[in-house]
Parts: sequence; C-alpha cells; structure tokens
Amino acid sequence: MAALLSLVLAATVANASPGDCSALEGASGDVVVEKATAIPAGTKFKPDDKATFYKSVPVDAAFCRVEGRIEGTIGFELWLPMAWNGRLLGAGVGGDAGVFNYLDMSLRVGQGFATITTDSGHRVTDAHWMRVPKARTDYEHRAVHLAAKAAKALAAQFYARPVERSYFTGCSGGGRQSLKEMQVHPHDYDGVIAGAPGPNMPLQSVRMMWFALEAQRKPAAALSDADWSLYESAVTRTCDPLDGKVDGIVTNPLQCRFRTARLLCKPGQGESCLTAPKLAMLNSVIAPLRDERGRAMDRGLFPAVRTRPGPPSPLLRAMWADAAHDDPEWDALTFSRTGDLATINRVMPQLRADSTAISPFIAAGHRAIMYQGWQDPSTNAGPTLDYYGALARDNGGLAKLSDAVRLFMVPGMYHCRGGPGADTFGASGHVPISENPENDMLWALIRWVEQGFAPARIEARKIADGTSFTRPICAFPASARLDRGEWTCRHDPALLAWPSARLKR
Ligand SMILES: [Ca+2]
Repeated sequence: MAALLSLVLAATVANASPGDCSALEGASGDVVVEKATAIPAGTKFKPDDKATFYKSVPVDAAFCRVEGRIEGTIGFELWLPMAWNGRLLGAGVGGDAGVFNYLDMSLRVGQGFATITTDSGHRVTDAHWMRVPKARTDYEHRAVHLAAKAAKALAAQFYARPVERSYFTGCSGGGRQSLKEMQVHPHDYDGVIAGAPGPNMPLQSVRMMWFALEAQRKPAAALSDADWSLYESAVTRTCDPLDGKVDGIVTNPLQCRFRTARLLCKPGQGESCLTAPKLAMLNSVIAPLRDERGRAMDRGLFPAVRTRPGPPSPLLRAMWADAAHDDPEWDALTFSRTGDLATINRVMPQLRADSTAISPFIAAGHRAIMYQGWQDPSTNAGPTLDYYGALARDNGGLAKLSDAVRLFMVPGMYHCRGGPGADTFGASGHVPISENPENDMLWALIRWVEQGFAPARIEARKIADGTSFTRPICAFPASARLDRGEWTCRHDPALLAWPSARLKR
C-alpha cells in the first residue's frame, strides 16, 4: 500500500511538470521574478552578455530562464534545465561584480545543473555603488546568500521537489564569495570551490594601491610589462629544472632561489636588463610590503610573480575613494597604508574572508576545495597559503582539516587561468572536458560530498596555441614530481615550510 501510495505521489509530482516556466513570475516576499522565459532545446541560446566579463557559450539545453531581483537591488538569474540532475550550482563573480556569471552557467546547465548567479547587489553601471552601505554589505556576503535561498525556493517550485545538493564555484572575487559562504552561511552549499580567493582583500588592495602609487611617484623606476617578463623568464630558467623537467614551469617556488641583482644592466648594456632604479623597485615590490614605520605588513611575493603595471585599477580607486572616504574626489596621493587599511576594515568589516571559525560548515559534512595559481599577480599565493595554514591550526591540524577542506596549488598559473602551467581543470571559467572527477574539479567535489571520496590529484590540462599537455595538481602538502617518466603527487616538506608558523606540528 505504501509503495502504491508513493507511486501515486511520484506520478502527481511528475504531472506538476517542470516546464511551467512563466508560472514562476511574480513576487514572493523580497524576491521578485520579473521574467521567466522557456528556452527551447537546440537554439544555441546566448544572453546579452556585453556588460559582463563572463561571456556565455551557446547553450543547446532546454531550460527556464528566470530573471529577478531581491530586496529591489540584488539582481539574479537562475537557469533551470528541463533535464535536471537534482543539483544547484552557484556561479560567483569577481572584481567589483555588478554583472552575472553567464560563463559558468552556460558551461554547466547542459550537464543538468540548475545554476544561479547574482550581481552581488549593484549594477556595473552604478559608478559609485561603494558609497552605499547596503551595496557594500550585499557585496561582502549577503547577496550570494539571499540568491542561494531564492534559487532553492524557485527550483523546488519549478521541479516540485527540493534541490538535493548545492555547490558553488568561483574564482578571484568569486573565490572570496565561496569562502564567505563557508564561513558566514555554512548551510547554503554542500560544497564550495574557492579559486584565488584573496582571503584578505583589504590588505591585498593596500599592496596593489601602494605599488601602483610608487610607480607613479618614481616614473624612471616604474616597471613595464617587458621588465616583468624579463624577471619572470630569468627566474623560470633558474628554477624550472628543480621539479625534474625543463618545461617552463616551476612546480614549487618555495624551492626557488633567485638573485635579482643578476638583472642589473652592465655598463653599456641597454636591453634585457634593469637599470638600478628599476632593480630597486623590483626588490621593493617582491619584498614584504612595509608600513609607514617600516614594519612588514605581508610576506612578499613568491619568485617569478609579476605585477600589473600602470595606474590603480578602478576597483582599487572605488574602494578607497568611495568606500573608505566617501569622497569621489579623494586624492590618491594622500593614501596611507596603515590608516586606510584600518578604515576599510571598519567600513567593510565583512570584506575579509579569513575567518577560521568554520566548524559549522565541517560539522554539517560540507566540503571545500581551494585552489591557487602560484604565479597569481592579482590575488597572490602567499595569503591563500597563510589562510590554509591558519585553518589547519584552528581546526584540529592539517590532517583533520584535509577531511573537509583541501588546497590545490597550481604551478605556473596566473590569476584563475593563464600562465605557462596547465590551467584547465573544471574550475570557474574552465570549459569542462567531461564529467570526470579525475580532471574536473567540480565533479571531484561532487564525488567527495556525495560518495566520500576525497580528491588527492586532478589532471589539469593546458590548451593553447595548438599545444596541449597535462600535469597533475596535488592536494596540499603534496606537489607534482616527474619520476621515471610519470608525474606523481608526493608529500613535499618544502611546501610546509611556508605556513609552518601557523600549523600545529
Ligand atoms: Ca619544470
């Protein structure tokens, strides 16, 4: 009888039909669905993605496209595929947000994920959104949380059954959003992927602002893109062989020693070298950032990391002028490393994503994968390693932490992608090669959450200029080494050297 009843119920649920897309339109509390459009199969659908860095790929899957707003200011889109795999996927946005992540949505909706994205509470056209307290808080952590809640409710309504599992993927600011979910809203997602998350965005921003201003103040010492390339390739040539293969990739920069003085121009030498002022600038950029009294504020850059030349980015300017000083006319030359850091931490107290109090996330059985390019010029690798070490210290040690949170350092990768290393492994913005957890980080996370199989290595791929190769990326503290023609992930004591001060031994 019970079996018969459940069959009847199943039939009733099926008749409630995923497919009544337009029925989702309307308001429910603070959530307003402005438009719900059925997109048929096989149309190579693309949304208008001019405003966003996250360009869509053409979509052939049939889905219901939901466009809405929460609390009037938080824009979101939810794509509900007709062939649903029961899972929700949140797609994060980086930088100053204000746009949707159509890229990850379009890459994954065909795999059956219901996908949700939010502009994080403002539009890219709102030039001075950082002056608005609500917009700042929504950007820090609220928008992603509220969008997850709305997505779960709308998906349950559309499919007439609840979401079974939820995942979140993001890189850069999107990686920071992943960390905030883990730290502040631990029950939103069963698993998160945090790429290049910049756990201490205020301090990272002080570093970038300070050296951009230094370059403006000392134009003769300012380093060009070519200067950074010179430095990067000299370091790479020196340290490339340490991993057993000369392939243009330094697997573990912690083993790399490089004397920058080698780059100084010899008398009469005019190119492929640095003048004395430029060498001094290089040395100061790669060394720990100093405050006004000469004390170290961070731990400097790893060898071969390059830095973006030119004036401060618009996001940096907005952070100090609009958020910290509420003055669009703010004079950047008055920037104070300690003073402005203290101010931004006061004005945007949730911008940092370095809380180690994640026991609710772990206790719920949730899982996180962090990854970080060693050569990331934007959100540097050091702070990510520091944060992982601090997580281990405060959550029962490295072995215990590894049961719930793993870190994959990516050799030779820049910011989220790019660089000489293998940079495609199913993370945010990466075209998935398959649904194989051996080479797709999202599916590795799903297998970990749903089957308890923790990922130890993922085959990353490099596809560029007609060349293609693979390299494993390894769960910390292992790194890849070529051993009798095979790449293996092996425990690497040199990796532990960096965060050791923060690890329980
Ligand atoms: Ca190498």
